[in-house]
Amino acid sequence: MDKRLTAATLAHARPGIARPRYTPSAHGIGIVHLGLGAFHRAHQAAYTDTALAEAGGDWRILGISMRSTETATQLADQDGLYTLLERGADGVRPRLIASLAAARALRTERAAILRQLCAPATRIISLTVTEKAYGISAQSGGLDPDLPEIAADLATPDNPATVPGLLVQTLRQRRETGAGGVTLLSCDNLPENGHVLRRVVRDFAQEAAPDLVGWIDDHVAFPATMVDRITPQTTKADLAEAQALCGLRDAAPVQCEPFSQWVLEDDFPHGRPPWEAAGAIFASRVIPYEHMKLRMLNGSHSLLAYAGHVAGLETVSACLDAPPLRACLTRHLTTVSAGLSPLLGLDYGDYAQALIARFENPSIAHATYQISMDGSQKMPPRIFAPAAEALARDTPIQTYAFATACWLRYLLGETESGTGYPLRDPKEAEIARALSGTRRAEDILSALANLPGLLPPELFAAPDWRDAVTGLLRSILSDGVIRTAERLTRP
Ligand code: CS2
Repeated sequence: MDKRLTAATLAHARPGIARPRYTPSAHGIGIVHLGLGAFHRAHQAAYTDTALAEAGGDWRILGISMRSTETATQLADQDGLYTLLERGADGVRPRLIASLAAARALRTERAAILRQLCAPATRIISLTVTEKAYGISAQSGGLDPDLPEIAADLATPDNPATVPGLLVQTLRQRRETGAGGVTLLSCDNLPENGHVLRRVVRDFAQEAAPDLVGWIDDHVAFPATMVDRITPQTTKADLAEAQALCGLRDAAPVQCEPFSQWVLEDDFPHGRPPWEAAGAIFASRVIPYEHMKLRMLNGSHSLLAYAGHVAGLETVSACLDAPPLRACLTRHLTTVSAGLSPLLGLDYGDYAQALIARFENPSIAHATYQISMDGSQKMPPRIFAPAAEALARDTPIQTYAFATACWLRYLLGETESGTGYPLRDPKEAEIARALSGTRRAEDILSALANLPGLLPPELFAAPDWRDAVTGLLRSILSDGVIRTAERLTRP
């Protein structure tokens, strides 16, 4: 029987398997990462692994699971080691990653986590916690103090469960102990993620510890980043494949595509690993990259995910095999790119072609249902923002209206063949309540328009937009997603 992957067995991995080109234990922890999901391990941890091999330094990572304990336990049992399965059209390339020095769960190891968050050696606290964890108010763009978890943390700021609460507690202790400033690095798919993080952290501090705000302004950096790598959920088959390839049992492998991109604002006053050694790009303005990626890649993902899931297509590549959806994707990419400001050295047409090839990758089964989750958080930057701009410029809005109509159809919680599913959205309960028994397009829009912070009021008050969405939703409800897509893209 194969041994478990650990620091002691690493040397027994099959010859020819890519493995760390450095001695992991020789490097201390310099980064604490919140959100130990697959994406972090496919992206930032892999860049850090390469940077450690190229330039060394005390830049290993302590990974924190914010909610569950399972992943942290699995990784702790493996000394933080795991297999990254890079799946290209031509096969899979396994790589053993050692940049994660340890893994802990907030629920069970709070004291040890706080110690590392507040250690002077920790110079970066990075995050992949998903959009909803920032506690943003759709109305103000700042922290929403009325969200139950945020309100609970504000009431007991010494025992926080939310991201803003934990960060403010950390910063307070760092100031008190003289541990010094730190860089807070959001790696979530939010436009201007650095600004958003700064805003919610400052807003939380303003309520919980107002005298900390000035210290934050002087000692904490919030660089913006654009992160990209398609990372489907780990499956049982990945576990078996990782073991077959490496000859070691791994309870926590990660699968991803070969492509990856990371663009960062170079604002790290407390130091950083030389991630450029792994291909990261440091740019003075990250926003244009964020817009390109969020609107072209993520926006297309959401469009395909809602259309596909409702129509019974389980993966992104299956959606591309359906000609009407492929046509919708092409049109979406063309429309979106026409609305972007030019980005030096980048051709949006080439980017779109490359995206289509990535979505088609036959080795990757990226579930439409995985991408569908948290739509209330994902739709605003991906679809509503470019839609509002298109409306203001009097340029075509149909593709955004179609994506929106597909999402609204998804919110009914039942596929076209009658299979029910949980919406998996932080607003799931209120959406389900509002839509109970409602099946007419007009009624669906009116019911959801009454929910605070779900549909941007200005956009949905515009008659052209409302008519377009209502018309497409009506068509989807009577003829189905695919027939509607067909009609929409017919030359
Ligand atoms: C996807 C992203 O699940 C989703 O919402 O659109 O996770 C996407 O795969 C990544 O952002 C790719 O970098």
